[in-house]
Amino acid sequence: MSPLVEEEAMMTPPMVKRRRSDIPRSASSSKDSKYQLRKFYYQRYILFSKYDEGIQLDEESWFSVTPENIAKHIAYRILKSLGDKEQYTIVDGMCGCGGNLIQFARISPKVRVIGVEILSERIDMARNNAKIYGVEEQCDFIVGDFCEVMKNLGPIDAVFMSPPWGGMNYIEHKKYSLNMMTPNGFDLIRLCRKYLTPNISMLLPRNVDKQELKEFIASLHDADTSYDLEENRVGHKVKTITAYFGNLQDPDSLTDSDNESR
Ligand code: MGP
Repeated sequence: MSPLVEEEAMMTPPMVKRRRSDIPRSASSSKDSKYQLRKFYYQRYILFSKYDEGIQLDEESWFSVTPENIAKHIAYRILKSLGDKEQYTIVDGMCGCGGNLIQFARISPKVRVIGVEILSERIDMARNNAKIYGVEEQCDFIVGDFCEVMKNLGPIDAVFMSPPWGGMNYIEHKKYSLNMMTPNGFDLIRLCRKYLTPNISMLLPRNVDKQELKEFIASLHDADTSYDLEENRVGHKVKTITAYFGNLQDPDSLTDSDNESR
């Protein structure tokens, strides 16, 4: 099967009819935006394999939720790098509608996930979606600005962040700077290290400026400034890059390495 046919097959399970009314409506009237959202709708089973069971997303979630196979891989990798423990507490700092949070909880019943999100409507969606995957009991939700919430979270094992990249046009930049994120990506890393843990993972665009990130990490002036970067794919296509810091980095991979997500 060619990669494209394979990808199409993953998107359209048998017996499910597409209904025009299911296609998300864009809050903006731009044709581009409508086209883009349609693209994500056609990828709905890649985003959530249980989409038909009542998964809820708003406009921003459609284009920023992590595809399920990538979210599952990140969860697996983070848990593995934390070693054997009785219980794990993982914070998803910008949990949105719950794509990553759900996979953290699914990876082991020993995982407790704290999902932080600034919009309460999105927390409702994340709770609904976690319920569909049968993991809502493992999830706690906090509505608030993560930069503030993190100051009072207490001990945790790892933090994951999938911040907004400034909309769907992020790819038009030849090199994407973490300064383009809101909140600023470099500030997020600094704050997490200060208030939470050095065990940080962050979802980045595939056009991220790797040199800038390397220089930023080197400037942090402490012993633990190594990290690794991993390309994440759906089929053969690179969709995102995940950065792992602190104990989350793979001891077998060198800084700046590119490992394929499975
Ligand atoms: P994409 O821009 O649709 O690339 O985003 P794709 O699918 O390669 O499209 P094409 O038209 O270039 O072929 C790919 C993935 O990046 C999305 O499915 C999301 O998981 C993630 N992503 C995209 N955006 C705009 C964001 C964002 O703002 N924040 C986060 N955290 N993830 C995003």
